[in-house]
Amino acid sequence: MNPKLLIDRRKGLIKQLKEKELVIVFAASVAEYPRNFLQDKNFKYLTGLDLPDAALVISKQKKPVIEIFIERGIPEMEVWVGKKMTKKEAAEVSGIVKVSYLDEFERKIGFYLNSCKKVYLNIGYNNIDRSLNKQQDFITKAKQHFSHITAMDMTKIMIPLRSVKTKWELEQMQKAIDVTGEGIKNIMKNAKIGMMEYELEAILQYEVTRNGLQHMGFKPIIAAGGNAATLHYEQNDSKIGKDEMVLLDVGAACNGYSADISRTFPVSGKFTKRQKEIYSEVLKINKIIIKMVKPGIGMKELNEKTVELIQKALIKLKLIKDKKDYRKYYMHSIGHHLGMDTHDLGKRDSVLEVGNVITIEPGIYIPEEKIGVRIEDDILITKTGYRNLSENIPKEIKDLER
Ligand SMILES: [Mn+2]
Repeated sequence: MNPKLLIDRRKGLIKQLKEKELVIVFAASVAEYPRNFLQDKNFKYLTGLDLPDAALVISKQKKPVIEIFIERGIPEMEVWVGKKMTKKEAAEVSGIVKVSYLDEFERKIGFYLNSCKKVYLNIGYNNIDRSLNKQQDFITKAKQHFSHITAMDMTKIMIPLRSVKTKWELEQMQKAIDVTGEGIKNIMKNAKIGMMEYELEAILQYEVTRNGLQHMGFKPIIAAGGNAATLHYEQNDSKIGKDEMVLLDVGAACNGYSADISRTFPVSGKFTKRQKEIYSEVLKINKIIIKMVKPGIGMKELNEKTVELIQKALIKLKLIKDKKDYRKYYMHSIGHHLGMDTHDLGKRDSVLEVGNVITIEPGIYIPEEKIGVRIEDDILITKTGYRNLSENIPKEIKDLER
């Protein structure tokens, strides 16, 4: 990744700050992820660095100051765990000129706090039942010394940046989607009655790795038969039965950007009559809602139209008589923003603008018939409407049957 892109992102952040506002973004710590380190998304977005336990400071003064604090390498340790990134390397990757060691952080941050009024941090989701995270610990301590400051979660100022994808970001997402598509097509080709769901997961993992991507954006959902009616089923350890459909909700990640695709197909190669009825309804809704996508339309409108269509479908399928009862068979919303996080930053009621990427994922789930259908595409909002980034992944009945 070109550091120029990162410099632009930080400029975009600074533009939203008022004078005497400060942003402190803590990297994820090794303690949180002793095995597979997963960087904090806002830190990654603004620095490009996978360094654990680092901190980024952006101070809006007359002339903005950007400083990053990284761990100092200890030669005796490096023999065991490998070399730490040097200041010079961190500067090259991030494009940040001022790089300091973390052991200077506490002393230096005092100067920043002293001259600011408001500080934004990546506090993130939290609740009373969770222990305080690093950011909250820091703020508690900082306020004891600098009682004049107010602290805010930084999500609000990250939404306008992260929800509008740049050309480079769209390239990463398209690659993640295309590779996920290869995995899905191979699963469809190779799935057989009697196989375990995790065997299909292995096919996906193999295709993703073989196509040059190392990570999934999230734990794949491979749900046969009635398992598909459990929305977040991820055990993937059941045997696929005769006349069952399999619901896949999967997404590879490319440079930290995730795909999120759902497809549902009959393992035998042929839908039963009932499966076809239900599938056709969901597919119809998927297409109608995708066609509505354009700049200026709200997620709220898309959700309302979906509910209306689902209600009609459920009545037609003789599942409900009163349209108020639709929640029994459709219990989520039509979609969400997609990006570095599978459920990316962006408000639930957001009005769509050019450069947003969202999922459109209607579904009908009928536990008593052991059937769950979801069809999910990833949609880019363009000037003239939309582009379906996952249109090459089969979803038509004739393409799923063979
Ligand atoms: Mn999704």
